[in-house]
Amino acid sequence: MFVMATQLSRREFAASLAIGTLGCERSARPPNVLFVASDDLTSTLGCYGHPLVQSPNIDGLAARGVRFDNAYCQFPFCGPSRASLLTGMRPDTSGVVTNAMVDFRQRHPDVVTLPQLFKNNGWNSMRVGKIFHMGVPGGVGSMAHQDPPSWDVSISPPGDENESVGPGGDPNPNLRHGLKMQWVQTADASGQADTNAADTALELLQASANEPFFLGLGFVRPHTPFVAPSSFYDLYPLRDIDLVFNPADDLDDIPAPAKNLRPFLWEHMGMSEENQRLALRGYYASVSFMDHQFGRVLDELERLGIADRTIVLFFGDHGWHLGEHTHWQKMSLMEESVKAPLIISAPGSRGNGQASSALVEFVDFYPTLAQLCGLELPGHLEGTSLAPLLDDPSSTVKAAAFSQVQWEDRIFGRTVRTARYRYIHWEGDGGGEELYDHSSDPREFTNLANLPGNSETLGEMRRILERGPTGTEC
Ligand SMILES: [Ca+2]
Repeated sequence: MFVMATQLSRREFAASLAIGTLGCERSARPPNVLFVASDDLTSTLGCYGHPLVQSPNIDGLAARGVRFDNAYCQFPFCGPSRASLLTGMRPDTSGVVTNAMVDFRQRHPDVVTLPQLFKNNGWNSMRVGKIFHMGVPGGVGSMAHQDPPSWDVSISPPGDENESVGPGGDPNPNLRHGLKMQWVQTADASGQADTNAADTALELLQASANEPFFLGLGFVRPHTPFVAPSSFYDLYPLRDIDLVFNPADDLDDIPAPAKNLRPFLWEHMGMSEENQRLALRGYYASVSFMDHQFGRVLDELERLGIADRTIVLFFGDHGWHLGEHTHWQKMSLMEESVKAPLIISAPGSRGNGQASSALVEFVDFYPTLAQLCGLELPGHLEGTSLAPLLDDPSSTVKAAAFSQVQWEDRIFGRTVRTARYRYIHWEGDGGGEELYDHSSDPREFTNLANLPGNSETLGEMRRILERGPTGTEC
């Protein structure tokens, strides 16, 4: 595979290939990277076992790469999550803990981002669509926040978003766009941001196929509004869509700060059961539409003959509730919000075609891709390379995954997930703790923090959270 024992510049790497020191003669050049983000995508994908959602292109990528079943974002909100994974720093270090201030260069003016590292080492660094934070739908097409030092080429394709025409629904008329649940069926794919992003990506790939590239490609679906062609809605008859089960007393043992962080996201956002089904259909249709556009780009790699020297990393920027605990969207610290899909396909990896249950974090993307391409890891990185897992998906690289959330200066929450437990600690608004045992309660229904007989586990999880990420690597 592409992993190299030593850290080399692109020029050194090419020279070493020429004299055969790496034993990697089938690849005459350093690998390309296709870095693909889908906005607000949880694991509603065929390859993650979803019973309805059709995602043949992402499924195909998973079959060619390694699927990660326990990948955790560091902050379940677009701006902070992306700032963290793109700088390789945790939110406490990046300083980005809100979408209202997403410029990490305020605190770290000279930090080298992931795409910038590739740019500095001779790769053609290109961006199409939402890679750094971009408000959806209002910011689609905007160049704001996309960090010019990171890119040789930087493009924000426009999209019709709320101007899209077709039958739809809006069960939250009092919420602003982007927060409200909203769905629109269009006649075709023209004018949509993800169509335009895929079109632009094809043009860039055709122009760049003969030079090493890092292409960041950001799809905005399935983020609301759920705009997708009717043909994708037709994949999901309402009668086939089940609502998620929640025990009647599920919310009784959840601390107040969790529910008060963004209160309007609980109690199904006031949606009737019919509207919940319609919302699920819109989300599923948006996932399949995004998958279709992504498939066009993957097909182009094959057509251009560069698929076997292109590493593909695909992820959702954080998780998303679809009614679990009566919650919709993001900004909880429960499993649905902090866990997201991650697939890494590095041609030649011995683990390709397998899944890994190892705990991994989004802050690990940066050192992983840098190591796979033989680049020296900057000293500021706080993650761990996942390259060993690509060759042996049954191994582990860390014992715990950390996430955090906050709302203004009012409520702060931190969580740590180990192989067996999730522990959450809340500050502000009365505080509180949550402890869930995934060996018996994978849906996190029963908060053990206040139940007798758990003091030893609670004490150990408190210590792991207080100690923080340092010292939890295997
Ligand atoms: Ca509960």
